[in-house]
Amino acid sequence: MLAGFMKQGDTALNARLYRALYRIRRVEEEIARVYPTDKIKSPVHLSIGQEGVAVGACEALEPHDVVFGSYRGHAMYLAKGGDLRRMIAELYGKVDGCARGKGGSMHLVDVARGVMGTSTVVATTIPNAVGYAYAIKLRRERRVVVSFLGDGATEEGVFHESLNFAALKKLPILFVCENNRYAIHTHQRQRQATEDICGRVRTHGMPTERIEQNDVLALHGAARRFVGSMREGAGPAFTLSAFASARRRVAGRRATR
Ligand SMILES: Cc1ncc(C[n+]2csc(CCOP(=O)(O)OP(=O)(O)O)c2C)c(N)n1
Ligand SMILES: [Mg+2]
Repeated sequence: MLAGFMKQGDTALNARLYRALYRIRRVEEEIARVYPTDKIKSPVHLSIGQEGVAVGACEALEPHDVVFGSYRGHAMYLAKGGDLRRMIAELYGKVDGCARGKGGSMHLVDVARGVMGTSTVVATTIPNAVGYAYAIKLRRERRVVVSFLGDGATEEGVFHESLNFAALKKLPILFVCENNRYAIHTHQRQRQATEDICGRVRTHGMPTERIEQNDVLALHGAARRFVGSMREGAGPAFTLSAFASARRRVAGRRATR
């Protein structure tokens, strides 16, 4: 993840990215430390090792852009500017949590900061994100949507329906896939006859870019290019961050998945 910092020269950008990555890592390390005590009232899914995906993509966004994500949402929520105290309160089941303590780690939301929601149910925020992008297009706004999803979500029917509609209507939406190779315990090789997710996406009629080794600068560059052309009316795009063979990291004994 850090290799890119050594070869690139934009100091201010590097500092912002590094600070965001470090902050998310430290927050999640604390969540992992506290989790076994039962103070946290919901299952949690960490982004440790995958922070660069949310940070690289969100750095390409403006405050009025919006994001939708999966249950593995701490990094996206924080990278988009979600309120940290309200996220922690949510994990603790407190009424002043970002979902009033009713949603827990898997249902993070901060509409004022453009975090439109995360969901337990795999792939369900993808059509929500596409619908939001459709509204932006109909209103002729220059905003964009980012839809974060896992490799497992690409196996859901609604993923393909959503991509088809987004491409058909040329919607301002960037799909950002975190390919950690696993859906729960099952490796991608045991789930997909061909592992070329980008190839499948291109058949829907949108450009793709594959980012190797969680390179935050490469992802940020791709996101900035795609988002920039979307603001000028180009249609949707897809990035895939490929991880060598990351194992899922979960916190504590109660963690599911
Ligand atoms: C519709 C639906 N089917 C099955 C599940 C059970 N389930 C929870 S997580 C998961 C795997 C998702 O994998 P991926 O999208 O790659 O996300 P990752 O956990 O690797 O970030 C599954 C199948 C679910 N939550 N929702
Ligand atoms: Mg996965």
